[in-house]
Amino acid sequence: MTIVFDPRQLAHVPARELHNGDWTAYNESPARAEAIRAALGPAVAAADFGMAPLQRVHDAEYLAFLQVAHRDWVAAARSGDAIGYTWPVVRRRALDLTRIDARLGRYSYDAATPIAAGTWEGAYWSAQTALTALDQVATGVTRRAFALCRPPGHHAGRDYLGGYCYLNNAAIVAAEARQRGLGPVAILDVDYHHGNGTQDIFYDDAEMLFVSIHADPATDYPFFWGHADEKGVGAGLGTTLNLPLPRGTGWDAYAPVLDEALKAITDYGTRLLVLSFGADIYAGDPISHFTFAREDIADLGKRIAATGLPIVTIMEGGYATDELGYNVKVITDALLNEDSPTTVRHS
Ligand code: Q9C
Ligand code: ZN
Repeated sequence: MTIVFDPRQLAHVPARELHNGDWTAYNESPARAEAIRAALGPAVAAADFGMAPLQRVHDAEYLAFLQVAHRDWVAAARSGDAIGYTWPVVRRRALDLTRIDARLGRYSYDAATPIAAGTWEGAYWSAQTALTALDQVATGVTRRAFALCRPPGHHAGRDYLGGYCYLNNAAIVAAEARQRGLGPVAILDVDYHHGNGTQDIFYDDAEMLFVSIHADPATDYPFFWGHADEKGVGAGLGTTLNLPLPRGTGWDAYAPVLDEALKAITDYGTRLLVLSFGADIYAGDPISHFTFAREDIADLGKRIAATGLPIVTIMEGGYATDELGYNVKVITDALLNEDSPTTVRHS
């Protein structure tokens, strides 16, 4: 098990978010990553794989926007973090607008995800952290790698940010793994929230399996994705599997659903698993409503490890900062226990 962490991710420091109608301190803080880092011990720093793996998953104009958005915000004489206030409804035509407020609306879907001065630097190194973890597995250094990413990624789509996410680290890694001939690749998302960005990126793609277990979007963010009848489209029909669960779900009710998810992953002929892990399934999470005890998180890791697959784990959410380090330590330990020196074979 290689741990990858890069301190340049800490440059992303938004001050506040709009939460239930009030401004609150930003939940997705640098302290999260520092707590995990302290609990996990020595880590490999990110190598730089450049823009090409990001461009494979994200729209070129969206990537350009992320890099200039805060500068444009300052140039418009605004202070603090850039954040939108008007969004085009789905049916509006595409318009080539230059005003920063219009562009913020065009490239986002919520008001929980501001762009601060260091956001591009943080998001870029978060993606490179994920790519470095993949590289460790792809080159046979380890069969199991953990990318200590933040900002997280699974809510970011091809051309939109949201849910504290800017670049979709899991999608970037999955697409890069496929490019390197490591497929079939599957993504399992066990964050409390549905990974809408990852789903959207691969929705019409027959050669990427996306499986997500999450809080029912009838009651929980992101509401507009993650319902059980969303199964993919066109050639991708059948390669998206959504397994929503009610608020209050704990390990006993979750475990059989996880078995269903793992069976789909095995049946797909998966040879590399990308795991989007959110510690917000923990009972003590301040913005989530599953009831996992710490030992249950370890059991979750053990059961995923028992697939025997090579796994690149990507850190997503988890906001109980005081307990976050230990909660992540137990799942990395569970994945590590199944580690063996076998290398991945290229097809
Ligand atoms: N009142 C991740 O876990 N805010 N993102 C919800 C509820 C957005 C969570 C506000 C939650 C996004 C990666
Ligand atoms: Zn989450």
